[in-house]
Amino acid sequence: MVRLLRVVILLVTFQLGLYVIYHDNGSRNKVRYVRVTEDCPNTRSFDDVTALKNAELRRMGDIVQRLLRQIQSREDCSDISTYVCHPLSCGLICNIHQLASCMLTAMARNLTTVVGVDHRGFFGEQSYRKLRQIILPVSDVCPTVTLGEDLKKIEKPSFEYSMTSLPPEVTKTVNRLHSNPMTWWVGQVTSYLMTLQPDVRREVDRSIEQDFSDVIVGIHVRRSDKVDRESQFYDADEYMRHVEAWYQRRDIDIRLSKGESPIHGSRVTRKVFVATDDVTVIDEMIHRYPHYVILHDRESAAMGNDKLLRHTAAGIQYVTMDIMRLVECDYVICTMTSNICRLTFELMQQRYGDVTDRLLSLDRSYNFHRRKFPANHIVVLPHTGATSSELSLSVGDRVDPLHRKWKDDLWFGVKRSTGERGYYPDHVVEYQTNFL
Ligand SMILES: Nc1nc2c(ncn2[C@@H]2O[C@H](COP(=O)(O)OP(=O)(O)OP(=O)(O)O)[C@@H](O)[C@H]2O)c(=O)[nH]1
Ligand SMILES: [Mg+2]
Repeated sequence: MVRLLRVVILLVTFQLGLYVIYHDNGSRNKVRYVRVTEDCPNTRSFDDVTALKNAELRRMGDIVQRLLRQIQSREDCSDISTYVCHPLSCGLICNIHQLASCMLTAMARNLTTVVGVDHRGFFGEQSYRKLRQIILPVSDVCPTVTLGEDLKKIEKPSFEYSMTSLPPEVTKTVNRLHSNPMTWWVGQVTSYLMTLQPDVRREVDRSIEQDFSDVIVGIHVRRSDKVDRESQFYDADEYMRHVEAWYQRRDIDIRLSKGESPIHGSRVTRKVFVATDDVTVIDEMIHRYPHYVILHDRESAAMGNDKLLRHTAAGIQYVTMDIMRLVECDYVICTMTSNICRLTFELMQQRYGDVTDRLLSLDRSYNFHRRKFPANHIVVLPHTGATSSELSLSVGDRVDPLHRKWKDDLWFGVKRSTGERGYYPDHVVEYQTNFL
């Protein structure tokens, strides 16, 4: 009798474990899994397929990095072969995004991107000069152009980003394997731009080697000038809720893979890396979460908080280090209202493959340079709205997401066929991005 009871408990907990895993990964991944396995009939597990898919995406990434280097190293710097990009009067990482939108525009026309700076020394020029202290020049060969009155004639990036400028093998493969191909493409370009100066690279590598070889979750807590202007205040607990959930899912995964009960067993050490522009966040994390190993860089946070020092060479190096450390994390929680979170997401695409489920934004969904790629949700599991504020959805319905309610893991969006607006759960939809 006792034995039977044990078997029943084990089965129930096993089911619970599976539910947690599948609820998190969502049917999105299951659908992709089925699609990929059509091509790889001998592949057995979901993890195998994910690894295979990401390896292939990284191989495509290597091809694209070589192509970008080739285009940016062309020796013809004449007007008809180049596209002049003017840095903006915005933040530093914001300017990486400006350069990226120029390069995407130029690529669509098979042109080399060169930087044009204003001879009056406006902020955009200063930003680029500062960026150059950490990154390699945008073009290996063509020099930066100093613009006089021509400045007015500078063409704005067109946003006609096109993956058609890539070899067909790349476009086809990425289209099939990635859940958001345009993000992958942007990630390739920002990764190219973020090729670091050798001394900065060495510094980053040293830090990563030392602290980021184990499993680790990263959080970026953007405070100072961002709060109540472009974003809002998020308590440390709102990040840690997701950190804890991620580790719990991972524990269950490990136990299941060993054939153990998903509920019992030893917990792995839980490490969190905190990148922030507010030192008090670090103190609070250490105080409130004593069972976590909290990795942090107090100096970096202090520098990031100082409105003057943050834009010095040292300040830029610190934030670059933090971004690169976030990229090394197994899972990241941040706020997409910050360029830092968006850049991290982009760089992770190049580093790992499809990272749609590897980074979580507490506020907005991903956008590039204030533009969203036309995105929609395709319903993959039927859903009956429990209240009048929820949408009822059938498989195949398309929904345009407007915003996300993280607390309940719900989206708010418009059902295309009827125009109805309402909430629906994340796990019933697959994300789809139309790419050009
Ligand atoms: N060291 C460090 N600095 C940070 C961090 N978060 C923000 N900062 C600082 O805050 C600055 C943001 O200033 P902006 O010039 O407005 O940069 P931005 O490109 O507009 O980026 P966002 O404002 O985050 O969208 C960065 O350049 C950093 O100096 C962090 O996690 N670490
Ligand atoms: Mg800013």
